[in-house]
Amino acid sequence: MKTVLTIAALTASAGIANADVYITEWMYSGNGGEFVEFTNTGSTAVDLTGWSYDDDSAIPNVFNLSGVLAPGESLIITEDDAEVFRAAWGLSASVQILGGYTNNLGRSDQINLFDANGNLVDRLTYGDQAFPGTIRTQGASGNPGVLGADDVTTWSLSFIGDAYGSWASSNNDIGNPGSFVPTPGALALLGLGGLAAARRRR
Ligand SMILES: [Ca+2]
Ligand SMILES: [Ca+2]
Ligand SMILES: [Ca+2]
Repeated sequence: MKTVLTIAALTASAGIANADVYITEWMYSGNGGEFVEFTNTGSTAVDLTGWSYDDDSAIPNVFNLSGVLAPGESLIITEDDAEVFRAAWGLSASVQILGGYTNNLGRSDQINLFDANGNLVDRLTYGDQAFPGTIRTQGASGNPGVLGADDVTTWSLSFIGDAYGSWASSNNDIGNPGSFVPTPGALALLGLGGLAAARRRR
């Protein structure tokens, strides 16, 4: 019970409007195109119509999302053409990819995910210069330790054979785009998602 309360406090402090969809991977620069990954960790599908993504300007409706995320499904946004990205990483046709994002994530930047009402759903603020000791996702992606906390110090760099199932793209970038394997820390939050759903049902 104590653990649940701690996680609830983290979630509230981040101002999260929807606790089921999280930032689950990012690479701000690579030999191929930069990308971010969002995953629906909840137990019901999420319609992304009206949802949007932006970098540190943090404005809703800059890059509009589309599609429906099934429970456990991930969505990728990249500056590459979607099919170029799919081929480089060897992803199947079923993986949802939105290409052509041009705002450019830099070495110090922010990832913001908004729902259809323009409310912040999740945020990751990063920069290895601004936050010394944290990862620099250049040529290798970052993976979350604690979901939804906006704490880059809990994130770790991908390497081949890691717990997230990472591999090398044809451009020799390392990552695991298109799927999310929850770590024990993330699983704790999935438990919170179930509680939140139970509360909504009451
Ligand atoms: Ca930027
Ligand atoms: Ca970039
Ligand atoms: Ca992933």
